[in-house]
Amino acid sequence: MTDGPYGELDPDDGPSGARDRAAVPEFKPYHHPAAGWGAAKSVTEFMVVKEKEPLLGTRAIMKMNHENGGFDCPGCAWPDSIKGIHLDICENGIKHVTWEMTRKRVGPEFFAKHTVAELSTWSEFDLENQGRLTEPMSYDPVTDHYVPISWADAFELVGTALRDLDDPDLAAFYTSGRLGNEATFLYQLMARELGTNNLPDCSNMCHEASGRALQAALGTGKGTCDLEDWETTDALFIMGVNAASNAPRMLTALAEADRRGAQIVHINPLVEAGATRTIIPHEFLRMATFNATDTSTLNLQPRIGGDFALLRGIAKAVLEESESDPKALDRQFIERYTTGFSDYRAKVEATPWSLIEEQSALTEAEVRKAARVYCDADRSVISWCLGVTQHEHGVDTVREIVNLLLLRGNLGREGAGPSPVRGHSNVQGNRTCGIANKPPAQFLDRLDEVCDITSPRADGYDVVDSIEAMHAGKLKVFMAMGGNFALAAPDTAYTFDALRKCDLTVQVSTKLNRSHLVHGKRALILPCLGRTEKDVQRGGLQETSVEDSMAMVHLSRGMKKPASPHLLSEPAIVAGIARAALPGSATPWEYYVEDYDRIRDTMSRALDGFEDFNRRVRLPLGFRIKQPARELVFLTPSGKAEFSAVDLPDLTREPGVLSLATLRSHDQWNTTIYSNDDRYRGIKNLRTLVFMNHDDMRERGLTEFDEVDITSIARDGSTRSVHNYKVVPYNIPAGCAAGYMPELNVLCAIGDISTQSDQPIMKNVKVTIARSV
Ligand SMILES: Nc1nc2c(c(=O)[nH]1)N[C@H]1C(S)=C(S)[C@@H](COP(=O)(O)OP(=O)(O)OC[C@H]3O[C@@H](n4cnc5c(=O)[nH]c(N)nc54)[C@H](O)[C@@H]3O)O[C@H]1N2
Ligand SMILES: Nc1nc2c(c(=O)[nH]1)N[C@H]1C(S)=C(S)[C@@H](COP(=O)(O)OP(=O)(O)OC[C@H]3O[C@@H](n4cnc5c(=O)[nH]c(N)nc54)[C@H](O)[C@@H]3O)O[C@H]1N2
Ligand SMILES: [Mo]
Repeated sequence: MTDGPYGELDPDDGPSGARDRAAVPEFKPYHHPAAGWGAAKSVTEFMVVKEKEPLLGTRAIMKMNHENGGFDCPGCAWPDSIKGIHLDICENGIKHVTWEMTRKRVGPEFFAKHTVAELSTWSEFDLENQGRLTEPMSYDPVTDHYVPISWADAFELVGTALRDLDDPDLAAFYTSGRLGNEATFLYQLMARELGTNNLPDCSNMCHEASGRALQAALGTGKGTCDLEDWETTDALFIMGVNAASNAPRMLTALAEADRRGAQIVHINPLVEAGATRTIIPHEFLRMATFNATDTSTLNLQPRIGGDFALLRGIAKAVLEESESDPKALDRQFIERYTTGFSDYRAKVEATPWSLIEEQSALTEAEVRKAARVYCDADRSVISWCLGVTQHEHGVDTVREIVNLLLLRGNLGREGAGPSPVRGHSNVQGNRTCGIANKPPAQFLDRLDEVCDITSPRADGYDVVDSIEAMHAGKLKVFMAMGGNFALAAPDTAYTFDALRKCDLTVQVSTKLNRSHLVHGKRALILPCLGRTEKDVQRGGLQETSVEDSMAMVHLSRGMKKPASPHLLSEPAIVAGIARAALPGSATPWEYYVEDYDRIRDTMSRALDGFEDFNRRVRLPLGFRIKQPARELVFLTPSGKAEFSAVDLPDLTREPGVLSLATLRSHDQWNTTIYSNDDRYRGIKNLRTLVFMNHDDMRERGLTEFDEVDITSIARDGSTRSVHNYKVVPYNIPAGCAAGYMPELNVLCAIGDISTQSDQPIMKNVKVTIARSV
């Protein structure tokens, strides 16, 4: 059992806490439209008061997501509007960019003043709030300080450590989804030239289930929709996404859909702010028209993990309807393009309504309402995010989404299809450009041919494998291109111990975070340029490309002076390390970095869909990677879209056990915490909380802000606890609870990964909740 978030720390000093210890927590339910005045006020306060960046911020923001140059908003992976909305921006994108553009700096003087032991007691907010990292730093175990190191020495240190390994699989290379395509390509090339597929990434914790399900069903790991489909569909189903906070520009699409009379069904145990009314995000700065637009026609609140049953129920109703109305099914489509329909039909018919009701916690009538919307719509888009994927049955659930779409031929035509919402701004591009611990042989064959290397064929480690391998002494060198592995990964205490067992940890970062303080015997912090900054190489000002949630690839060009003259670009850092680790390498690392067009030329030969990359990426909106499934070409074993026919799982839970979802607040970006508020959920000054249903509170004799201990029960029977969390009564189905990541990662047992996707289970953690003693 682990006590307190970080073991040796005072639990009150938790991940984000300390800063506002004196501030009084508040809970006042939010009744305004999403992205309205609150967003404008929050942005102004953030830019002007906290970051003192009003002018700079505004100038940069005007350039963000701009079709003629400018940088891609690093905030999320939502596509840029193609209708020429030059100011397609949102509150959280602005915060994200302002956070990167801060004037504050963390230089050698800072590290000389503070030991790592001291910094370890700081909150996440306080660490990142010190500003941008300016110089490479190396950990000195004698003094417990980080001390300056030259780039050349840093590269040599990593290079030597990698060269000295008996086996390349003793190293792993993590990617957080910020990394641009060109750096990504070089990074995976380096790993494979070294001889390992140990390429864990944040996607292992995010959309692994979506990728696997879509690959199996449709022969593509991605959704098939683009924004035009969102703009033309008759019905949008939004499952397990907190759009107002995590993909705010989606609100524009929702509001526009509502204005033209499309149906919008939200499926979420919580009724999130984006599921009712919104101010169109890019309109909020002007606020000329304070016109809230509805963003939903139906809200369904299934139990956490109840989506599979709900989707099965909708399918059941569609099949029933087809008995009296043959048009309810698209029989021609099913016949021509799919396989496995009769098995699926049999499974659906054999699933009783009673089981659907029990597992979804919705009534048959409610499920039929959603089915009505689905049957009445000629074209439907089903969209989802972590509420669907971070579950034991994430893959089956995404496959059921596809099953449902196939029934009515909602694929390969305008206004229809599956549309996962990706997280990090380039997480999809990372995968496209080769970050995969289980790469397909075809990809490696072509990489080998084009780059003249011999890639390893054995599978590598994903995130959880990497942590286990560190514990087992099978992983000695751990490098991270961005992110905050220590806090993002499950089972915080176990992950911390794992990282501390490494011989060398290397973090390429823009800001100070927990992963710099929880480190290996030797450790490096390598500071890099951010996406907002000018990247000048020998060949002049460089641009990097990114791919959004809907497979559009476009260039991003930084325009700010770098935070420090000592920063290197991510491609340059990879190349520096590669050269030191592979002195005899025939790969022209230095040549590539001089001009990223050269990297793109190689990518255009090595990667499917990147033909003529340099020209096409310079078209005004970039280009869309072709999607065979969109054209009804299915790269599956059968050559058809495949129905999956499986039974609903057994979801019975012992009495007293609740399902806990770990979520983001409105004011955080994954492990980056901007404040302790969560405006749309009505919370101020509080992160150590748990949202609970009234009945579950009453059963435990709890009232608002009572303090509780939350204990998770892992599959192997082990327990983990957090203490003194405050209860917030909330509109959430009975038997369900929710609280914030990364604080609650403490409760996610390392072994509790989905058997279908290998994803850590972060949305359906079995817990008991009891008053703190
Ligand atoms: N501002 C901001 N933007 C972000 C991020 C951020 O931290 N801050 N993170 C980025 C990243 S990496 C990602 S992956 C995305 C994450 O975007 P989201 O998936 O929106 O992230 P979460 O906060 O985890 O919220 C999960 C949502 O699913 C719901 N949910 C929980 N359990 C279930 C369930 O069983 N069924 C259903 N139907 N719903 C459920 C929750 O109530 C919540 O609304 O956002 C990206 N964008
Ligand atoms: N319990 C629980 N855990 C979760 C989740 C959950 O829902 N519940 N969600 C999971 C998901 S979806 C994800 S994606 C992961 C997120 O995991 P990560 O991607 O690893 O974490 P972030 O918090 O996004 O990383 C923030 C850090 O990135 C660095 N950074 C920012 N910009 C740049 C840049 O341009 N370059 C470089 N090199 N570094 C930069 C900064 O130093 C910053 O501190 O967390 C996962 N963990
Ligand atoms: Mo993510």
